[in-house]
Amino acid sequence: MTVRKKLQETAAKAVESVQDALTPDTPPGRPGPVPPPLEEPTEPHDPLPRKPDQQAPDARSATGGPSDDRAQQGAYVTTAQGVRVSSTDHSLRAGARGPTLLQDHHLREKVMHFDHERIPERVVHARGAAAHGTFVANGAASSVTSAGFLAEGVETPVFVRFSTVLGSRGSADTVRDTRGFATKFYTADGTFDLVGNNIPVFFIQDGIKFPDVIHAGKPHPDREIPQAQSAHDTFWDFVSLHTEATHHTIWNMSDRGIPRSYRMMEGFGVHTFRLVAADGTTTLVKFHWKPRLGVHSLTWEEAQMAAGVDPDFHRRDLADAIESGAHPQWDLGIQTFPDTPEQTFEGIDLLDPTKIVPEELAPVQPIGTLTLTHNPTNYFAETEQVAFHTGHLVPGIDITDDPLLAARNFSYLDTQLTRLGGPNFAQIPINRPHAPVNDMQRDGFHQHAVHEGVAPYRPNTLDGGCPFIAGEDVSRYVEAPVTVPEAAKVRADPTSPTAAISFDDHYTQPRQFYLSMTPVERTHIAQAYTFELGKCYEQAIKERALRTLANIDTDLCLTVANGLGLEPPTTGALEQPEPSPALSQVGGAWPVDGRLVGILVDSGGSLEGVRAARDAVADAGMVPLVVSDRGGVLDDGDGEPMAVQRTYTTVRSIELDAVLVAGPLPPGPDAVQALDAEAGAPPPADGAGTGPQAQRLDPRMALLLGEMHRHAKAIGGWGQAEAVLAAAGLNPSGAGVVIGDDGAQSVDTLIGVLAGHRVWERFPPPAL
Ligand code: HDD
Repeated sequence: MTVRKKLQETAAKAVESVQDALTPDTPPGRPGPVPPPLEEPTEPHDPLPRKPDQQAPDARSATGGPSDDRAQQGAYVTTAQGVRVSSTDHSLRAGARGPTLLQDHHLREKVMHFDHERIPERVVHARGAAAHGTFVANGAASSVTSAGFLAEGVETPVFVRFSTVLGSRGSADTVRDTRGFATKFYTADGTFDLVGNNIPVFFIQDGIKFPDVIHAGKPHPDREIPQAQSAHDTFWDFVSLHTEATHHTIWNMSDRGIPRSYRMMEGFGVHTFRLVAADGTTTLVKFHWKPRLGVHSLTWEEAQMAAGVDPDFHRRDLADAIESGAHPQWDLGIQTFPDTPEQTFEGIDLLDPTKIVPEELAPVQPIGTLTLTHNPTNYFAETEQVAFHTGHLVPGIDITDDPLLAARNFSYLDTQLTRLGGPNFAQIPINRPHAPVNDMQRDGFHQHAVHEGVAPYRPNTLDGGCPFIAGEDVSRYVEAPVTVPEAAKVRADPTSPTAAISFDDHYTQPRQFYLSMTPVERTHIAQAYTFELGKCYEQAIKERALRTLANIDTDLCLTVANGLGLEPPTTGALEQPEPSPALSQVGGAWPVDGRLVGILVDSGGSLEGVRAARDAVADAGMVPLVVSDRGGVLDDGDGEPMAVQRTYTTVRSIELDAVLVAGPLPPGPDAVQALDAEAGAPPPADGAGTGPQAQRLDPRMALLLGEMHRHAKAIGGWGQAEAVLAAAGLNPSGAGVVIGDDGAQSVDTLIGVLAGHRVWERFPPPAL
């Protein structure tokens, strides 16, 4: 459904319900009795039909009953055994006020199930949100891989889960952290999982250190604080001692650590993978997801506010955008490198997951497009139970000897045993492959299949030799025949003798990252380090962290040291690597699909321009939110009435990407009365201010506009917007403020500003 259609339906429904509630003599434009709650414009509606492939393959009852695993069927409440009950509200008792009886099997079963509803949350990436979609390949990868789903025009269903890393399942979305970007491709040749992050490098080079970095990042073991953040001593203790983490850490401290939306993040496979072509030739690749909406971030203040005002900010944003028809899209791309014995490219070690290959050296070539089209029907069944694994590979895609990837290939299977309760998690609907499964695995906890046949082993004659080993005539997984060099078993640093940027180089690429940033991005990085280290208690840790910064950039180190009130360590001259402009996220013009535009409307004024503005916003694929001084429905008696979606009490700047000030906006009656009362004046009879205070703005509106301005967002309007902005203390002709002739035209000019995401020129950054 389009944004516009959805809005029209919602508004019509809201108007209908309020009109029903109005008394016959209520004049139009005045609120009647308390209206029923309004529907959100993007509130999820009719659940989607089940996908045929999510039906159990052969889950029939052991007694040969009907093959039907549909949950919650039939019109009557039953026990778990399908027995209809006469009451589910009262437990069985000896007399209405007497003791509860142990023989109440319904009570016992109901509470037993409830007691066990929770499963262990993921040990990392516990907080997440997901969506279904499709991936369509453009065929460009066919020359380097035999993977069937990457052939031209092949459409593959996908399920994508985004996540934070450190926080618990109920933690806030907008904390400073890495974001997970995990994609399950249900290909015709089996399931392929690309389990990536929004940052192209990792903290550690060897998976044996994963427990260390996670223990350091998680809350302190004694008080279990702070939740979902790295601004604490143990994290900085670890990363300042363990300098291979420097590269990932500076990405975290950049704006990448606080994305505006899951829809506006890049994704990276991080490791180098090996693609295998039909003729057996191999190519090393790195996977990249490029969002069509561009890469955008919150400001740090917004991120902190959202953590309190709307901890579900990213989850809501994703679901609302998909629900309203603004389906997010990413292009999948690969950087390709020759598969040489050294496994290096342009002096960069490809087996080291703490290094990137700049796009200027190896361009990202698009190989297909992902579109997220619908939200999960049930959070637990799908988003919580989905199990990703780096070892879920399909023919044509193989791994390399990256030591981090090797540990991951063990860990992801292993963790599901605890989290999903046994080895049969591939039978959970969301994890079921869309290819036939005949794996000869049997039994185990939560076995749903009733397998036929007597010979789950090979070779056999009793089941007619079935299942058979795939021959060359069909797609089958064949490991690339890579030569493993003869070597002694060692526990040692895998530094490459041929790569200049190898496992032991911890600073060249962090320095390159910093030098590739625009001034405003550098300012944010310095502020983030100052904030995070400012939250540490141990002086020695802060000093050690400054020594790391001194190896990245002298000015950065100086700025952070000044902020902390510490002496900056002295450094020698640092080598200046070539910047990689592709690393910066500032600049360019981007689609505005799904962006939220608040329209500030006077509840007593004309709605003519407002209707035009609202339609223009929706037509541009954005989501208009009508904000007024009171809730309910606005009706100027001159056209279609309009539902108010936010009031100055329920809106905060963080949920809006841009704001439009519509027409005349007198102060809200509460504000005027409060001001008049302050001045000792009697309350006005008609609720509208008459004295000089009446020219003052509703303070909540002034707060909203001030925050929009401070967060470098687009501001527009028409009519008396200039006066309103001036009353809010803002410059109506300042950067990123556009005043139009009418509602529709204001939207046009606003889109021009919004396409750049932020108006950073409003606050020229101090030179670092
Ligand atoms: Fe991991 C989950 C991404 C290194 C062990 N990881 C997990 C998820 C993502 C990543 C996106 C969430 C999947 C979901 O939504 O269910 N992990 C990464 C990336 C890494 C990485 C990009 C480095 C390049 N991970 C890594 C290592 C180990 C793990 C080195 C262990 C040795 N990761 C896990 C895990 C998790 C997990 C414990 C927790 C829940 C799960 O797997 O299913 O096995």
